[in-house]
Amino acid sequence: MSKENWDIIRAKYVASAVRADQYPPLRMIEAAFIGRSNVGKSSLINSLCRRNGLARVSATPGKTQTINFYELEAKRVDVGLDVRAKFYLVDLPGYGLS
Ligand SMILES: Nc1nc2c(ncn2[C@@H]2O[C@H](COP(=O)(O)OP(=O)(O)OP(=O)(O)O)[C@@H](O)[C@H]2O)c(=O)[nH]1
Ligand SMILES: [Mg+2]
Repeated sequence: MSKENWDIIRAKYVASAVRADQYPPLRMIEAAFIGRSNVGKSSLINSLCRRNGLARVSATPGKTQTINFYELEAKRVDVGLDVRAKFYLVDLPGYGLS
């Protein structure tokens, strides 16, 4: 089976939530990053989206305080057809801060 090659072509912030009723209404696949505070979860989202400043980053742990949803659109670049997919990247508050 050959490997598929996708490019992120669009990324936008859609919502912040601290309760389930604040999650975005549109249901799509979600990929979330979990990890200790300050390990670079938000930076990884910016890097994947190639958008510095999309997710807020800080040298001080505890920057991300809410569950932040980013809507991404990806396009296959290894075939001539226009194949696209949308999904959420979800940034979470880090753990390990007392
Ligand atoms: N050296 C190095 N520093 C990084 C890397 N990724 C992120 N950082 C730095 O690590 C610090 C924390 O980055 P964040 O992306 O805010 O970390 P976070 O995991 O989202 O932190 P919380 O929101 O507190 O959970 C920032 O100063 C970043 O510039 C990396 O790959 N290498
Ligand atoms: Mg963060």
